Amino acid sequence: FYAIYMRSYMARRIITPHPSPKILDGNSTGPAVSPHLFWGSYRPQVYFGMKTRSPKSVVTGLMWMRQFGGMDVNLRHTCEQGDGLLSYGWLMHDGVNFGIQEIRDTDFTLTTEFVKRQGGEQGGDWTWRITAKQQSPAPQAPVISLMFYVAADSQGSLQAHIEERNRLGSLTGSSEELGQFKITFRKPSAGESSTAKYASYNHLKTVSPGLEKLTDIVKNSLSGRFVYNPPSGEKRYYIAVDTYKPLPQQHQQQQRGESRKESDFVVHQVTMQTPFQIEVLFESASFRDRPNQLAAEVLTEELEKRKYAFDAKFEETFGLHRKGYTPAQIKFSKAALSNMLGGMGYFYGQSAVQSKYNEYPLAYPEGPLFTAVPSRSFFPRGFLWDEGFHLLLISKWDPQITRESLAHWLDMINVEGWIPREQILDDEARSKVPVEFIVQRNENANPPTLFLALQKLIVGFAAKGVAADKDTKAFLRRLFPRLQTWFEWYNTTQAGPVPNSYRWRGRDKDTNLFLNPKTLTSGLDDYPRASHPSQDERHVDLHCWMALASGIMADVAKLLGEPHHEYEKTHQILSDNSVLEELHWSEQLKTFADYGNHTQSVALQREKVYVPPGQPRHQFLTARLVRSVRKAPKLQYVNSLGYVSLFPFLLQILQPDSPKLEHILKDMRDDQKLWTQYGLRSLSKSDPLFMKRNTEHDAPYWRGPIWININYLAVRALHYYANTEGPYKEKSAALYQELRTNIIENVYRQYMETGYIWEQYNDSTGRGQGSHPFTGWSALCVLMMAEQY
Ligand code: 6A9
Repeated sequence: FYAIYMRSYMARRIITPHPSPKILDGNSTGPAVSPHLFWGSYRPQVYFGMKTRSPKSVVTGLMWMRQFGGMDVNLRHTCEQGDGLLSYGWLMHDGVNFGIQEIRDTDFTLTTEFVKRQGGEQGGDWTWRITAKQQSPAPQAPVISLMFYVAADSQGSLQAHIEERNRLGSLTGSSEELGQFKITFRKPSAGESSTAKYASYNHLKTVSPGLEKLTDIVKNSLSGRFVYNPPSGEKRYYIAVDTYKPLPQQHQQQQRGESRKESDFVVHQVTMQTPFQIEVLFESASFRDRPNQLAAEVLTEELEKRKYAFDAKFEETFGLHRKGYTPAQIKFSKAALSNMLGGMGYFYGQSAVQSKYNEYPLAYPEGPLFTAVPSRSFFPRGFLWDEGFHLLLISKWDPQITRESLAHWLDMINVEGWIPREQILDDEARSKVPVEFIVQRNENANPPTLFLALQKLIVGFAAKGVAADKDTKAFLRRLFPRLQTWFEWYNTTQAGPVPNSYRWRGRDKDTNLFLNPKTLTSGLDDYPRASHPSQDERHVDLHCWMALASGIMADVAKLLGEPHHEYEKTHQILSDNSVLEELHWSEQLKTFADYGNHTQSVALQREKVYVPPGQPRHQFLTARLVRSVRKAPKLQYVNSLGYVSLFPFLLQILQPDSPKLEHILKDMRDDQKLWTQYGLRSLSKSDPLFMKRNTEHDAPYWRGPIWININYLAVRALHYYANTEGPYKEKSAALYQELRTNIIENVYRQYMETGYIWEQYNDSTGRGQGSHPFTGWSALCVLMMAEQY
């Protein structure tokens, strides 16, 4: 009995929330406490959409398509790389009140703007303005359909109001959080001049079983039976939303009586030729003393005011004009910041999680997450270590948003002190992720970069020994019990084989199938580690993360007047350079390194193997690449030179007078090793695994390409060593200038050439590659331009 009891107790621990009071009160994101942040562009996964910071928000969004463009229906809605847009992204976004986005589709450009206005008790009003222009003069200006939609998500209701003939002029609705509201679809005009514009109207009023189904529902309702008949011009059939046919799957579910609760979904389609401008107004019924409508000239004026304020705050914060950057470079920098802010999402739901005590994945407690995302197209959701980097930039712009993100992430912690690394919380998110990535395991860490963000919050106080302001203190006080458990979780579950060493858990198990088993948890996925994962391994990057984390824990504890000696002791030991050298310096390789059961003599070979059922690409006998080990592994330092080797420098654990710095700076500057004209490559060009595939399906990722987050840390560290007395001061200062310039110029050049900021950059050409837009940590360029570290 005891065994069974223990087992079920252990099995439940993973889904047991942390016992300390939540940092965020239940209603802290609601319209009463945070009205100014209630509505926002918190749906980064769609090209344009808004929702409120509430669990089951009514959402608004935009889909569009070009008419008469041939047989394909190019319906745009969720951000998809496959759409091949020339570019899209926020040019300005202040994170709170307004945003301006430019979307360049095949031969036309849409500008999507929103402005909010506070009033009443339900988060106030907002207005959208969409402006369309053709990109270059052509005899026939494109005809485009905009589809504005409003969808309830299991609560709330919507009523459509049809005006003259078929035009849906407005919609009224109500929901728990929004109370009563009205959405008005104004008639399009030909542009600022506001002359009337010929347009065809269609609408769809139906229900949807879930937000991830909206695109399919619209697609399924499209019909080509409508006639576009402008006063001057030919009469043509066009495609529009028509009556709704339930999706086949949904229909079956309905027949089996197992459908989810269906919610109202209304689409208003306007079809017209460019150029045009059209506005949509959201008005909250509780906003009673509204002075005028936020439309037309009033809207223009409001937008101008917001833009002006944004520009002023941007210059005040980052000083790029003062530093002599060109208007084009400043525009790029504003876009990078704006995409970070405009990419913030509010997600609500539960992860699928598993521990070794659970036979099957369990549902984690439901909860909200307010976070920035790495990439709106490819991974529009929260990633733990990405967020620490995001917050470095966000904290310069808006400390409150920074605190809110931190609070949401730390409220996700369970009783064990674990935070799931990748936050895939709702059906909309799950619909974008391959099944094998969905389940999060509680042995698995991810670098505790949130400490980098915390450092920003306390840096002034800790360094100067002055008391923190009341708000910061109160905030830290609520964070503290969670931070303690979080730190303890790393310190115990990721402990290494010898004292003061650490080891990432969760490396790839099936070692035969990979050239080098991956370590996704470290954030550096396929960066080469010991060839044969074992318990004898120790990882130098994790050691340095723990040195950083323990130092911040000591500072926070001190600020709060809590016991801090244990943290301080840990910090001292972990940052003691002789301890670090003993564990991780390879005298033979002249570099810091991981240690483990390792051999360099491995290669992938084509062999016939049996792949059992249930595994990817199951076949009885199939030729595939299998690892062959030519020389037996033994316990030794891992001979890779790259980002991992740099960590004692990157996180500034090395003393400024450490002779090891000389080797590090030399390796960095060596173009046969890490140096490129575009930034530091992730793995030395001379490394045996440089740019090697891990399996036939797995291209090199952290084995050569240039990543901006680590380059940011390198530039920051150079700045530190350049400004601290020591024998390497001058050398650091020179490298600092060079590296910083290389990175900024390349990311900027790629942006101008391709329209995007990218996930990583090619080490031999500088070209952007991987997912895009990627305005997560690649946006740290802004801080490098501003020289704020
Ligand atoms: C793939 C494919 C539509 C990988 O930026 C997020 C993470 C980083 O934390 C990590 O360090 N990226 C880096 O190595 C992207 C991870 C994407 C995984 C999910 C799903 C979706 O297909």
